[in-house]
Amino acid sequence: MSKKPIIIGVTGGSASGKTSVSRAILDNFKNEKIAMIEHDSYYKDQSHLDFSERLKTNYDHPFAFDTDFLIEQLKELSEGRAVDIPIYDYEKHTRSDKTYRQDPQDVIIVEGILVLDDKRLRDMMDIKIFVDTDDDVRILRRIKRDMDERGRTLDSVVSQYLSAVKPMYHQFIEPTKRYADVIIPEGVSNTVGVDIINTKIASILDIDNHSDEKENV
Ligand code: UZR
Ligand code: MG
Repeated sequence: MSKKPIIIGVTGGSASGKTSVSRAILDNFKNEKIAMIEHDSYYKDQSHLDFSERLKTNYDHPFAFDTDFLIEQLKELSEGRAVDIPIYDYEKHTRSDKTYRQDPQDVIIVEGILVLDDKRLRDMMDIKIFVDTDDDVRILRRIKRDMDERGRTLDSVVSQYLSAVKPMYHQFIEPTKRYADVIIPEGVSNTVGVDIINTKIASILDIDNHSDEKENV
């Protein structure tokens, strides 16, 4: 019988540094069975819609996600079964026909802009983290990332930001801060905040984070 994994939710606005904070946790526990799952992988399949129709979707609204499927797959993993997670295509704005195999883990990080919005998801989490980064920093990062990695133009990033990203942040994402156990200002550059989280995870896992220091005692 496998042990139930520790589930850690990491949220915050778009380009707040959620992914980087999650990677910093992954790095710290690279000798453990740990993985990150992105809520973005569960954006709804839109292959039945024309490309121009897909552009009209509000991707910053809870309805854009197939959260039921994420919950279902997290339950499978918690019960020790591997799952096939969908791979999302940001350029085509739809689920691709590819998946990746995720084996059960001891620690699962669930990352995304709305992972604290759904009570069922929150109730599955052992630690809930909100990465809190100023709006101006986030939009600058977002422009750079979306142009470099997601095939966007400056105009499209700006118009998406003003029409959806910003209003939805204030309507849906920022209010979930109240559910967080820990709020990390400025994301991954906040090494003390990230260390505190790593220490907490280590204590749940019952790992001695300072094993080399102890040897000399
Ligand atoms: P992160 N997104 C798209 O732009 N297109 C899609 O097909 C699916 C998602 C964007 C989405 C959201 N918003 O702000 C962002 N818009 O991906 C979430 N507009 O990803 O948390 O990594 O920034
Ligand atoms: Mg991200």
